[in-house]
Amino acid sequence: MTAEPLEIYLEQQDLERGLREDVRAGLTAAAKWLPPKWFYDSRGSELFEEITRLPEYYPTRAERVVLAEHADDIAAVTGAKTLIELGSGSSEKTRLLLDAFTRQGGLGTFVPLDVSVSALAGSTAQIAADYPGLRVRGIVGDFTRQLDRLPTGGRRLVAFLGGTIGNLLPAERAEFLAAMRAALEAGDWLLLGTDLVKDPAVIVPAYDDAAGVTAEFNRNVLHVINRELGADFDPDAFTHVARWDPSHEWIEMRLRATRPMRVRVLDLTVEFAEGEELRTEVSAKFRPEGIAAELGAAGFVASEFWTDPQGLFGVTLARA
Ligand code: AVJ
Repeated sequence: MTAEPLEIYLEQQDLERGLREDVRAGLTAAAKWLPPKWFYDSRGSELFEEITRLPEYYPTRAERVVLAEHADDIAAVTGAKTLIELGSGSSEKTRLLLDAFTRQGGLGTFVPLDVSVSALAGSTAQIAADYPGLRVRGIVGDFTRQLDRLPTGGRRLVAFLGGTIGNLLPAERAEFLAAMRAALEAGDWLLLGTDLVKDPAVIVPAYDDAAGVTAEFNRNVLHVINRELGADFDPDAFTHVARWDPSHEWIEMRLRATRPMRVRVLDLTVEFAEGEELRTEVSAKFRPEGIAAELGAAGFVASEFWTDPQGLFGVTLARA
């Protein structure tokens, strides 16, 4: 089948308004910050794909090992008719699930949801071509906002992979999981990928690679703001910082100003002192008992928890 036309739940003007609001809130705060979702224009999505192939960046490979090992279990246990993937990006690992559902039979519809039109357009066409008989409905949307508009009918499996849930702060995570549970019906399933707490000597290099790809990815958010909002950041005047926060058990990416700067953006003049840091991402790492507790608090029942043989990355299957 050919993919159906993308369903747009998030218009260009909504995206731009969101960016303006986030830039205003984050750059006028005493401790400056920006949300990580603005990394992913087409250049940022390419850089992220490059990150997933770096020797230091273990999460993608570790999650792939888990999915390859357990995809048939996931298909059998859930018996899903519809697979919804949040933040699907290139949908590369999802093929392991689609292959398992194809072996088992019964999956009718695949619904990838992503903010990136470019990532979706390519992946939906390719998946529709490769899985004859599968209905492919790509949705352009923000997974934190469009949960109440997920397709209904038939048993659903929502996949939220890659550890992206770690980009949410604890309170945002609780709110997101509760909204997800509210959007699902008893008998639907959630498949959640989470990077696990481990020696920071393994985690930090994954976010500060020798080739400098992550540094370029980090600075890309400044290029996005320059282009979309006509700002005058000098991205090369910021250095990349990846720091493990042991009390929160998360990694933070920051951009550090190498000299004092004055940046014009929107109607603001934003001052940076030399050495001042702008937080651009939190990527939380999880413990198995914490994942089960957070899912339980949101009304899910964790049914299976798998890791790769090295215990780097966890995948939880939970029932609504
Ligand atoms: C796509 C959010 C899972 O947090 O590991 C990769 C993004 N940031 N390198 C992550 C990311 C820096 C990634 N997620």
